[in-house]
Amino acid sequence: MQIIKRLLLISFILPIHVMAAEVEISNAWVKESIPGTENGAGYFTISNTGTSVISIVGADTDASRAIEVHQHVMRDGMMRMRRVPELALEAGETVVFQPGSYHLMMFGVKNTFKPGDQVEFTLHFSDGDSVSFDAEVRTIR
Ligand SMILES: [Cu+2]
Repeated sequence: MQIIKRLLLISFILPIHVMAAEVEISNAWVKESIPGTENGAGYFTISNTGTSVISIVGADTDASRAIEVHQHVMRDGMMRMRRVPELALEAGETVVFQPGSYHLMMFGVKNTFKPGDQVEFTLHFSDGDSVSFDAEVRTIR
């Protein structure tokens, strides 16, 4: 059954805070573009405020050619990134997307990310629902 999540957008100065029926997203931000690179990374905190497990199965943005959910993993003593096809959150669980951990990996960024810019992301869940939110570009210096 398709559940329509009603979005309540509460926008303080920072952080941007999005609440859906069963998902709460806060502290969404994007790394300022590094000159000479065309990849980017988006971060946020997501909480499953519902009573059943939810799974992130994909993401979308107009800001880049492609986007994937990634995680950093240690392999053979090397820090590598891998695509996460499905990320499950138990009821009540919070996962923080942050540098060195989970991130939204953007390939082929269309416009350089400058501090203060807004980037819109959409997360897709295994039940067919999705949630959209804005992230603010922050300086990394
Ligand atoms: Cu990555």
